[in-house]
Amino acid sequence: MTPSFHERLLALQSTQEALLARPNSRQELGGNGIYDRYEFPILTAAHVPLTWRYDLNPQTNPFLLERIGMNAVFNSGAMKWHDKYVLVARVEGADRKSFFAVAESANGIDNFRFWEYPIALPETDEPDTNVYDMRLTTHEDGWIYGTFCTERRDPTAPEADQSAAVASCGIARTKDLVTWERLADLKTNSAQQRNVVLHAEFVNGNYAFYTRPQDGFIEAGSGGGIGFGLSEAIEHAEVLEEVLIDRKQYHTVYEVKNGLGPAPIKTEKGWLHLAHGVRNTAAGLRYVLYLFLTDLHDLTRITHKPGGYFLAPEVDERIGDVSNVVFSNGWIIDEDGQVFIYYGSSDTRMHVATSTVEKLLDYVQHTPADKFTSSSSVEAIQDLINRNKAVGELATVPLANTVNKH
Ligand code: M1P
Repeated sequence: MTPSFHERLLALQSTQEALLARPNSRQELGGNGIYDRYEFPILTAAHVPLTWRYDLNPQTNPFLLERIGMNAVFNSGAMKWHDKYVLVARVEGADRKSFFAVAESANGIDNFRFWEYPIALPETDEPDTNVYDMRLTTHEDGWIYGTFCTERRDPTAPEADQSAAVASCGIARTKDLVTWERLADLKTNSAQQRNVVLHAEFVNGNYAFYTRPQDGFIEAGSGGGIGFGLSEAIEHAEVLEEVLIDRKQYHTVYEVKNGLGPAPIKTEKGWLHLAHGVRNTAAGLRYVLYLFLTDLHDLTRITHKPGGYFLAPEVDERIGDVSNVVFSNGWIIDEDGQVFIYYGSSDTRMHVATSTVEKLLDYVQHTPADKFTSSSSVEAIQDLINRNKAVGELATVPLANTVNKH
């Protein structure tokens, strides 16, 4: 028998409530000690409120059909707001349009719930076709800024080409995460800009932006690396000169392209950055996360950069609308040094991993750098084995799980 409107509504509500209230526990086994992963994704399309998707009036929707489908929730900006862990999520509807919506949690790892309405983002004179991947920056000027990608159809593309797009950095600001003021898009000398992040402090009295200059269309391989530039104003921000601070490099995890994640964390050792790197594989592009540290005073100078990736897609994270992708544009640092790293997997769902500033600094400073050849990677391993032998000789830890051939 077909369930009645009310039976169906009850079932929808109780299923969603069970999902929203589900506790998320830290994965106890395995791991690399640098961070902890958690059992469940923290936000998915199924977390999107029923009131955004269903007409709940039995007169106008007697079958209780979903009217506005949701496809994915991923790549979220993050910040602490009134003691809550808050994400500005990229929600993508079944119509492929992304928009932003705030979800909050009391502990940062589970029970994320969306606010009543998605963000109504004002537009510039040139309407956005699609907006996504907001980075939040609490700037020392007193505003909370969101920098995000705004995409519009390439006006020079022939009619037959309905996929060529131009990507720019949109900028909006708010004091309450509800009402947003839209500023002019960032102007740079690059034809395309994505993954732009506003630095939280003034630099010589200027606003400072991390950029990802691109020429041509949004195609893999066209970016030069992570750039940096200054703008005198924020209302009509313009970066006249971009310096590349972290270049793409052959045979690394960021050989095809890279882009900064969230705004960097200020630590006593320097500015800690989280970025994504993209390489090509026979199965398509693979997106992973990596960390690096820049000088506290010279923001363009990388002082430490571990080789390889920090976090790569695993198990279920590997599968989704765009598989083999992890992407992060949000992290939260608590006063006690706990770090919540929010990442999207395969352009489908959101996860959290936790660590501490102390551990991340240890990782960044003491992981061997990539020296770009197999033989130098072997040298780094040999060096570690030799140092471990010395530890073994001091007999502090049992190390006999290898066969001695030397
Ligand atoms: O599909 C993977 C990612 O692709 C883009 O990132 P980038 O510009 O660095 O290639 C973005 O669309 C991002 O949202 C997406 O996760």
